[in-house]
Amino acid sequence: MSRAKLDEPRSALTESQNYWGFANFPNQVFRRAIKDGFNFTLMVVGRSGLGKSTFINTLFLAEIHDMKETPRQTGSTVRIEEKHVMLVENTVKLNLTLVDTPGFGDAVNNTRCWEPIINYVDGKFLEFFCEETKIERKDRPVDKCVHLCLYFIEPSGHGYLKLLDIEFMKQLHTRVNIVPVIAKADCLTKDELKRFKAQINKDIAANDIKLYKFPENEDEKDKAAIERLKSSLPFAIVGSNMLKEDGGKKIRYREYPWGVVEVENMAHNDFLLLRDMVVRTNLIDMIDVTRSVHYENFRLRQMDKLPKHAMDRDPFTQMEEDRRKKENELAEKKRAFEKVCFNLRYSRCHCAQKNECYETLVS
Ligand SMILES: Nc1nc2c(ncn2[C@@H]2O[C@H](COP(=O)(O)OP(=O)(O)OP(=O)(O)O)[C@@H](O)[C@H]2O)c(=O)[nH]1
Ligand SMILES: [Mg+2]
Repeated sequence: MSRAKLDEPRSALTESQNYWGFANFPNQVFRRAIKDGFNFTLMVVGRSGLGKSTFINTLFLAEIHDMKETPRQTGSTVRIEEKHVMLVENTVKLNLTLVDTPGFGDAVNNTRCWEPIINYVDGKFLEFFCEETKIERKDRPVDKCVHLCLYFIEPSGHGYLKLLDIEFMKQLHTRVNIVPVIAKADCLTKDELKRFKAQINKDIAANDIKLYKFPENEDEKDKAAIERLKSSLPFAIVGSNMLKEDGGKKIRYREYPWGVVEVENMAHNDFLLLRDMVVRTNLIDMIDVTRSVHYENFRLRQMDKLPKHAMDRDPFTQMEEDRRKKENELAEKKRAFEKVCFNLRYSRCHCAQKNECYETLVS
């Protein structure tokens, strides 16, 4: 491969001279991706008892742990829990973090119940921000930000989105990619499900909630797949830890007196569509959107907290100034406190040089 001289007319180049080699970039990107693997964090949020933990347990773990016939019992989740799973397929690594959160909605007062979740999401952004701005830092900081939040909605045959659901999504939508799911879809008939999906989409639009936006795709095949995902929103899912074997194939199911609902059956629910979206079609896009939209929003919010004149300054100078300002304030408060104590102690003292006395005491 030879590189063309700049003053040589392009038409005079032979085919081999015309080749610079940047067509090889995708291979380089691919090789690096294989070496580093991908980091993806999925979080589940919603009211208590909607099957969040069950979903987390059934999403990938069945492929990793030994499957047992007996269902695993899940108690109520009481704090934010992380599970780390590494999936390997054809030498490509996916480091998956599954974040399970405690349900809400049962308390008498649910005001600000979203705060622990917001603190968690912002905490991950902050970790990344600090890692990025360190003087001595790794080549590329590990991205532990939350890339997708599945918001669980209670199944309801004649329902609307509840106020708490609306408020929760509004609080989160500028921080994370939200995809709503109807939990326990086996509780609804086909008609009820159809109506409920339409109503949820209407409520989401009316309240100006910005959900994860599927990318516009040029490729006809991908376009059809994305259209199918879009038209299924919000995904209606069924979760279960019950496993049985049928012809050598493990099947997750829920059994009722009238029949069986299979988790991985497209005719019964959207679980497979959702898993396809997370792993196969949209994972890279969700990582990109998190980085280019939500992380940038976080940085702007951080900058907004700074005084206007400090916007262009580096964070270290700013931190140093903040520290100095706080120390001065503290010293001022200490002096005022000492004066009050002194006045109290000497209030009955008729010493003519009371002020002099005070100056000697504090000096
Ligand atoms: N009918 C039905 N029941 C489900 C489904 N998924 C889970 N469950 C059951 O719902 C109950 C609660 O499930 P969990 O996974 O603990 O719910 P959670 O959302 O994690 O609850 P908290 O941790 O309290 O927030 C369990 O008895 C599950 O077996 C489902 O798709 N359909
Ligand atoms: Mg739970």
